[in-house]
Amino acid sequence: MSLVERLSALLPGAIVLPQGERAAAYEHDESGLGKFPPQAVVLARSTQEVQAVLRFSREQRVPIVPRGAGSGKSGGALAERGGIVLSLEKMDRILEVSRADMVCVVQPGVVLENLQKAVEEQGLFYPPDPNSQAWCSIGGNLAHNAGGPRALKYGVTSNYVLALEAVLPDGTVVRTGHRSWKGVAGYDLTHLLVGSEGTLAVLTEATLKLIPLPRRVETLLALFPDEDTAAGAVQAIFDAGLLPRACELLDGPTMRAVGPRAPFKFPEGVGGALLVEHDGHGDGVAEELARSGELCAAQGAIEVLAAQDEPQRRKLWETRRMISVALTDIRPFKISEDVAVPRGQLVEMIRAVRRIGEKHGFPTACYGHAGDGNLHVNLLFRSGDERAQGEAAVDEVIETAIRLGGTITGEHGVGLAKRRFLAREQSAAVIALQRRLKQAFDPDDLLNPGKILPAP
Ligand code: 2HG
Ligand code: ZN
Repeated sequence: MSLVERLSALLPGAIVLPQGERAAAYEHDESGLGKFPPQAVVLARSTQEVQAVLRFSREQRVPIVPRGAGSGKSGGALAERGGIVLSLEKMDRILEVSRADMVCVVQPGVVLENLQKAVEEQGLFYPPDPNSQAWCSIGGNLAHNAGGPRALKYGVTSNYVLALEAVLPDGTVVRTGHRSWKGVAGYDLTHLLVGSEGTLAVLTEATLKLIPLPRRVETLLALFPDEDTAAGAVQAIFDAGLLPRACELLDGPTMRAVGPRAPFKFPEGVGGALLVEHDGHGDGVAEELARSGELCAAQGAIEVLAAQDEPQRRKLWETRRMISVALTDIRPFKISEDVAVPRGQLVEMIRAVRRIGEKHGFPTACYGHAGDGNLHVNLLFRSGDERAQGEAAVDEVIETAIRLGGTITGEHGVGLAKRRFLAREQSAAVIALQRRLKQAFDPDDLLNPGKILPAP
C-alpha cells in the first residue's frame, strides 16, 4: 500500500492528500525559501488523529512536519526532508471563552483574527497581533511565539499561554500548565513548548489568558525628514516615561515603496515616520498621545497627525501592514531579516544597515517594531543571482545585531532561514543543551527534523 493509502486506512474519513496539485499549497510558506513537497498531507480533526499520525511516523520512520496556516516567515512548516505534513487547520474551534476566569480555550487551527473578534465581543482582549492576523492560526503563533506591534506594551504569545495539550512524538498526550493565572509547579514545560517551532510536540489545545479590552485607543503618525530623527524620537518617548502600545518606524525607502499603493498618502520631502499608538481606559490616553506628539515635534518631526476617527486609524494601520508586500515593488527579490536590538541601539542599527547596503551596492529598507528594537531589515535585489550575492550583506546585518546586544530573530523564529546563524548568537553549551532537549522529546528525530538547530 502507498503512504497515502496507509494513512487513509489509519484515519477513516480524514482528508489525506497525495503529493501533487492538491497538496501544492502545503509545499511552501511565506519565507520565500522555495518549495518542499511532502509525500502526503494529513488534515487532522482531533487529538486522537494527531496521536495516530505520530505513532505511525515512529513505526514507519517517516518525518512529520506540523503546519498551521503557512504564514510563517522562517520556513518552520516546510517539509525539507519530505514526509508527512500534518495540518491542524481543521481543528479550528474556540472551545470556550470564560469571563469569570478571563481565559479562553482554543484549538490550534483557530484563525487569530476570529479569536480576537470573539473575545472582544465580550469586552476581553487577546493582544498578540502578528501582521498576518487575518489568516495566521493560533497553532503557528504558539509554535513560533509570534508577536506584532502591540508586543511593545503587551508582550508576545507566550505571555498569554497558561496551559497546553500536546502530543509527544511517541503519541503520548500531555497537558501542561494550569487554568489559573498563576502557577509555578515544576519545570515550565508550557513555555518550553511555546516557540519550539513544532520540533518537540504537536500542540492540540491551548488555554490563553485574556485581559480587559482597553476602552480608548489613540493613534498618531509623525513625519520626519529622515529615519535617524524618527528613531531618535522613539528614545525621547521612552525617556519621558511613556509606554505606547505600538511604536512602529518606517524609513525613507519603505515610505517610497508603500506610498503608491497605500491608503495614506505621505507628503513630499518626508524620509522617516513613526506610527505611535496609546491605549487605556480613560482621558489619560489622549494626554499620553498628545505628549508623544509633542516629543516627536521636539525631535524634529515635520508634521504630527493624530487619527481623528476609526477609519483614519485603520488607514494608517493598513498602510503599515502592506509594507512587506510593497517592498517587492522596488525590487522583486528581497531578504527580510527580523533582528532585534536593545532600544538604545536603534539609531546605530539603522545607520549600520545603511552602511552595509552602500558597501555591497544594494538598496535597503528598514521598518517595524522600533519601540521594542525589532526591525525588519530588508535587502532588495533585482534578480535571484543578486540575492545570492547579498548573503554577505545579510551576514553583516546579523553580526551587527549580535554585536549591539540583540538577536538574530525578534519574532519570526529560526526555522530553516536562520538555522545557520544560531551558533553566532548562542554558545556551544547552549546549543548542546537544546540538542539534548530535542533528543529527550524526540529521540528518533522525526518531528520537524532539522529545524532550529544547525547540523551537528
Ligand atoms: C511585519 O511586521 C511582519 O510586517 C512581516 O513581521 C515582516 O515580511 C516581513 O519581513
Ligand atoms: Zn514584524
